[in-house]
Amino acid sequence: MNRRRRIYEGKAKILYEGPEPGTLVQHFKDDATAFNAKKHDVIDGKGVLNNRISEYIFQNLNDIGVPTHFLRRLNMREQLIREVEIIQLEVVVRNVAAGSLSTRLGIEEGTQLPRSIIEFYYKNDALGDPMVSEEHITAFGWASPQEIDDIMSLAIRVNDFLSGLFLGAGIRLVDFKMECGRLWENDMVRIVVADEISPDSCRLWDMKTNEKMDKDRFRRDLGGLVEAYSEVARRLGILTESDNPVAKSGPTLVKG
Ligand code: AIR
Ligand code: ASP
Repeated sequence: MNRRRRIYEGKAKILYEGPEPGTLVQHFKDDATAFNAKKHDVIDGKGVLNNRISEYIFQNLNDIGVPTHFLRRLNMREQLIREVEIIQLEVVVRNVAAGSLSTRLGIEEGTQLPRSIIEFYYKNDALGDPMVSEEHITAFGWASPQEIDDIMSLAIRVNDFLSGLFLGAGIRLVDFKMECGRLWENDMVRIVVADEISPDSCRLWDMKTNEKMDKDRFRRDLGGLVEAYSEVARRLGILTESDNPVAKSGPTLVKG
């Protein structure tokens, strides 16, 4: 493989310099981490599935006018994205109680929330991504009040879109995390959806059985992660019916 300049390496992805100025290549690894990387494993085929699922979601968001960093998928593990300045916040949208919300507030997992709730976490591994309020965000200058408004309207649009998309696939969108970036276009700055949206960053439960189809399979040692992600891809129409998700060579993907 030719030598490309590596811009950044995270826990599940690598960013390389792109073919043109203002672009980057986002590479999906098979690594899975949880609890701030205290738990780590390599799961064959996860990166390929997340690349494809995230492509599908971001392309659809672009198509309905929700701005994202996504340009196009390049190959099994890589996509071409616009270079943005990542805002150091994890934006979590919740529809159903689960995970840290259930732990923190003692609300039973699976309880429908009275309305969708948006939370912000400061992206800082050393601190374990602590939850922060708008007060902290504006006081410390991580984002301006206008940017927070833009982020919240994007989060609501993404939540509405994803809830409907997964509903059509018999999957409940319990919660998800998204990241945003600042995109410069001439003298204008726009907030766009960045990073990835995949079963690594969403909680997805089968509508009928409540079976988990997301990274909680890894976090909670349930096994069957690749099978679950493959099933998500299959239901979204990304994998063909005949593909064997656990074949040695990894999942076969539909062209296009
Ligand atoms: N998330 C948060 N940080 C990293 C990720 N992937 C996602 C989880 C879950 C949601 O944010 O995958 O979908 C809420 O996570 P938690 O742990 O706060 O309940
Ligand atoms: N990926 C993050 C970590 O390594 C958080 C998570 O998804 O649980 O801690």
